[in-house]
Amino acid sequence: MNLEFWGAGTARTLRPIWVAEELNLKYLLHPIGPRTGETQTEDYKALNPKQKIPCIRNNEFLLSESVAICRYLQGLKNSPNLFKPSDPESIALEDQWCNFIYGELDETSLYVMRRHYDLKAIYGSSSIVVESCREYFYRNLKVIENTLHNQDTLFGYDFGLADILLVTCLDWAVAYDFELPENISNYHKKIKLRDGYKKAVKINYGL
Ligand SMILES: N[C@@H](CCC(=O)N[C@@H](CS)C(=O)NCC(=O)O)C(=O)O
Repeated sequence: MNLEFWGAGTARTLRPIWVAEELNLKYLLHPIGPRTGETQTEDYKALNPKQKIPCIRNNEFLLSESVAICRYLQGLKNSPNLFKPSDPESIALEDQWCNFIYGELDETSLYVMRRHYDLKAIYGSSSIVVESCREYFYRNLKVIENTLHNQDTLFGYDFGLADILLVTCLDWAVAYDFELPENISNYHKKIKLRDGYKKAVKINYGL
């Protein structure tokens, strides 16, 4: 294995770094940031023509998209630190959570808020869009709040990929002044105590 990662400083770049830290994988990080010009160089475009972070390479194998990267890293090693589904139903159920979190919480809510607030100089300002995303995020959070009523992790038993995706979205939501409901707030606080999370945050944010 000859793992290299590109990208640091965002919720999405935290994900692969966190998976790697949970699995104790060795990797070389190139901590390039978004909108610094570093994703637009010819060298980087050859790695990821989408000009986005994160992106990884393992020997000759190149991969972008934070969820796909996490899924790939999960497959590289077995570890008691990270649940790995093996039967078709468990894989599908984990995917169901991962797609829900990425599709509804990350892309449709938080990232759209980011585009029309933090990045309004590029994408245009819209308080209506930002407010509607906020409402949509809370609506989707209810499903998770109910799920966490009587379980410690999203999948019901071991800590896994869906938890990594969710906690990175919850960190982002807290930064956007969302108030987390009780079960989610307790879950969030507990998962943030993990060594893998703490190490990954230091690496990702250069602390
Ligand atoms: N769907 C992609 C989104 C990647 C993405 O949008 N990354 C942002 C940083 S969080 C980026 O690279 N932005 C650079 C730019 O827009 O110039 C993923 O999940 O990896």
